[in-house]
Amino acid sequence: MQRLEVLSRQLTAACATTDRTPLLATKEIYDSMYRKSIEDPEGFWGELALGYHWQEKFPARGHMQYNVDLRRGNVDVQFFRGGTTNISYNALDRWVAAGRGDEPCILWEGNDESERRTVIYRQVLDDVCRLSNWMSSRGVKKGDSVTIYLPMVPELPIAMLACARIGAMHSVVFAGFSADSLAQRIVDCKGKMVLTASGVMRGTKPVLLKTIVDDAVKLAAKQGQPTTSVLCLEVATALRASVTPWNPSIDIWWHDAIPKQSTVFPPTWLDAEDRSFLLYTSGSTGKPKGVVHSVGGYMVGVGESCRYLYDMRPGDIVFSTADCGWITGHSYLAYGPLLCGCTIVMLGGIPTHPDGGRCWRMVERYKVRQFYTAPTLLRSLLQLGDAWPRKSDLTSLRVLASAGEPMNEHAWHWFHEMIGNARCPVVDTWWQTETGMGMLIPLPCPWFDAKPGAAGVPFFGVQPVILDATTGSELPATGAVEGVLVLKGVWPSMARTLYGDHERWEQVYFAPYKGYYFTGDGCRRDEDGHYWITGRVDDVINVSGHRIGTAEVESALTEHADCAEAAVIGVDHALKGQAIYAFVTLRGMEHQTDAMRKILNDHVRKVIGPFAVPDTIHWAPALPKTRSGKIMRRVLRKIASGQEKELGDVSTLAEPGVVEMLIKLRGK
Ligand code: 6R9
Repeated sequence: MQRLEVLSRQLTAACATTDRTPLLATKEIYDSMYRKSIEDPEGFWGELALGYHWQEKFPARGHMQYNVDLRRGNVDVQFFRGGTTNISYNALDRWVAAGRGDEPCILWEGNDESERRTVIYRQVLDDVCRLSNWMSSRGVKKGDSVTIYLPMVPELPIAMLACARIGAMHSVVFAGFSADSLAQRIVDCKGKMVLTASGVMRGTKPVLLKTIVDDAVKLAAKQGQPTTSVLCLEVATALRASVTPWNPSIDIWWHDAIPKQSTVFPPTWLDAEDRSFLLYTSGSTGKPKGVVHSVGGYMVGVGESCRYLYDMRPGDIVFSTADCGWITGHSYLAYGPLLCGCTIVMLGGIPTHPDGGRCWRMVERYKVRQFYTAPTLLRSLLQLGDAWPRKSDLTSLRVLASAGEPMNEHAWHWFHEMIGNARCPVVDTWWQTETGMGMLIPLPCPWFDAKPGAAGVPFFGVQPVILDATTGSELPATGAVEGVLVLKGVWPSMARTLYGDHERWEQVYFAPYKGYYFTGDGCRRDEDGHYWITGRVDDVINVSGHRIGTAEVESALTEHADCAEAAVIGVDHALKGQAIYAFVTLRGMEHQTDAMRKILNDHVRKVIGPFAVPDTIHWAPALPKTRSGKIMRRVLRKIASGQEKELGDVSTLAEPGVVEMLIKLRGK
């Protein structure tokens, strides 16, 4: 493997920076590296890890140990044992030491397109050290939790890296969560410090974050978790008409505290298996699950996945529309690109504000090479029309990436043809907060025959297994099969536990199918060995004995030219068990007629079969979504069944007005 790795690095170096050979230039290189990653994971990852700085090297053998089979004892995963490192050192100091300190590290634009900042690598390192010094002067030390509730400003990745430098675990809470949810997360991680901002503009709406933090801090204190420091960044635009509430005993302005700190803060050398951060999973019911990642394994898994899956190399310009409040923002906006020495492009507002051309103008302005987004944003961008991307020069693009939900064929083609001009691979990556890195991927290599809507093939170290949903037995390893997706073995960036609840970690992920990691997703593999995610297994609909993935019906609907977006749920049905209920957003509201219902039904009948035809099509000028863009199916189920009084927690809804509108349209 080492020779192949060297060979692929040489190939890379030999190529011009604009059109270069991908690391996995041939199928043979991928096959051979993949094989080695399964047969000898310790040797394989050990070699790749040498591309990072280790203050103390881990031994070539004996650094890896694991058990994921509850029948043999507790779940425990360890990589690079004996090694010490620091992610912030690998993301920043390494590049500054290599003479790249003056290169841009973060290119930021605010909600208002004229608000722009360029922060070079050296500056980011200085700011990280200043913040580490301040946090440490306030008592934050290795192993402590720090809550970050910041909008998408450069200070957000800076805050993450400052925690990483100290060895404190950051818990980034998406700055769209309510005070209740924030308090719940502060209490769960036992954090004493919150890093926040006065507010943020979202489109035309100011959101006063500090007020939300104040409420959360009060709630957390009532629940026995006092906050001792709130560091607040002043964001002037959000403050025009209001004064930031202030509690002098714990609040401190960023601009008062941080600039005067020293720019030297030696990284804490952490054991590879120390905790790097925790991140609460989105949309989970009940007590939030604080997914905990490691230092060494997360760093190597994420860094290497950026190189191999998205072809990121030093100097590349990477634009991700993800928010750091979610795992995609952690792995593929902040940590991964910086571990690869790239420049990150950050957008601090809504990607469709002020119009559908915003993202494309940014691609042109910064000569973006890798563009990373989610299907939901793609669908809204395509709904806004082709004229917008046509206005911008998108020729710098080389890799189009997406994650988070299944991508329907229509969106895939639009992405591939309209945005990538049919030259850029569409890397529709399947992964999860818990997996840390991309797991199933259409490889961004000319030899790889990507299929629209498929999540591709396994990345190194990933052993997908499809189980029969009812018996739990393994389905054949080759040929077309469909069932529940589980993963065998381990990979470096897999989460290590749930904060404060290792038993829950074991029960949720390793108890359902002994010996495997349970993904919660349904999946099919086709004859060519490509994996297709069919949706969460809890989102599967069973209609008259036919098991139908909601994603399948959605994809069929959105394939129709008039349909912009669809969300399908199952509703109880006396005869069939469940009936298919589809919320549909059309490209033009004037088409919301029964004739159009028939056209769409006929289309689904044609694409999947008569059993998949929705019983109900409910017109939805918009769908209820979380700020991370996930459709809130729980809310849709309540609306469909007329139980709107029992909507539950809707604090994560991006636009609360959508619910009212959908209720009015029921039966219309
Ligand atoms: C990265 C992220 C994880 C769940 C996952 C699955 C869905 C993610 C997908 C996808 C189809 C893809 N998912 N990527 N479904 N195709 N390419 O989104 O993490 O927020 O933890 O969500 O998202 O259902 O289980 P997370």
